Amino acid sequence: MIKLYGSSMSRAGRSLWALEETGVKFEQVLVGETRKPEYLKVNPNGHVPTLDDNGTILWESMAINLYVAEKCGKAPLWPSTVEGHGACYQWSLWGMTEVETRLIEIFEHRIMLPAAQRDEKVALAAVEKLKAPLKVLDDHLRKSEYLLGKEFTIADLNVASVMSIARYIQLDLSSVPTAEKWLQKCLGRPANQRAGAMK
Ligand SMILES: N[C@@H](CCC(=O)N[C@@H](CS)C(=O)NCC(=O)O)C(=O)O
Repeated sequence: MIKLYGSSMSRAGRSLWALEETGVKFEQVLVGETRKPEYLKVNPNGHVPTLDDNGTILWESMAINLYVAEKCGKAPLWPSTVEGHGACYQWSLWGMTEVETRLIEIFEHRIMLPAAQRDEKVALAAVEKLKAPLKVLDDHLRKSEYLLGKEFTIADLNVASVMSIARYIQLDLSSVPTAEKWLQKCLGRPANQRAGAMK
């Protein structure tokens, strides 16, 4: 059976969500100490998530999610055309490089770092840098209900999961109302609620 290492409160939450969307049977493995030698054998980075699909080991949450969608999901979650796959790669990589890096900077400087090391100027600079990619998302979603058209795909799941921390870091999305509405619709999906209820 497929095993997914990591808790729903970490980036593993997005892979639990992807697995739940497909309906495949899987087992969640809570890791605890990520630098212990047994865990480093499955993920030498010492990070979660890691997927073990009957001996095929994968790490990096977006790679895991694209694999899960392709192997265990069906259209529309994993589109049926190569062009659709290309769009899923595009939005997933865009989410990680253009959006997640900035959200993490805000998260670090508003929540994660010890209070004495936080610098609101760094957080505000990241908020500023996010304006352009968030406008790209909002403009796109004005023309299309979901990222690839009328139906929810793994591209929506991946980008929405990246953006899900917006609510914890006081990121105001009111200037991108279409993206904000889309985000709430994606996060409200039953599969995400089930994933979020896991440990
Ligand atoms: N780019 C990686 C990042 C993974 C990552 O940094 N995971 C964090 C949890 S959100 C982690 O494992 N932290 C614990 C550690 O590094 O020991 C991915 O998307 O999978």
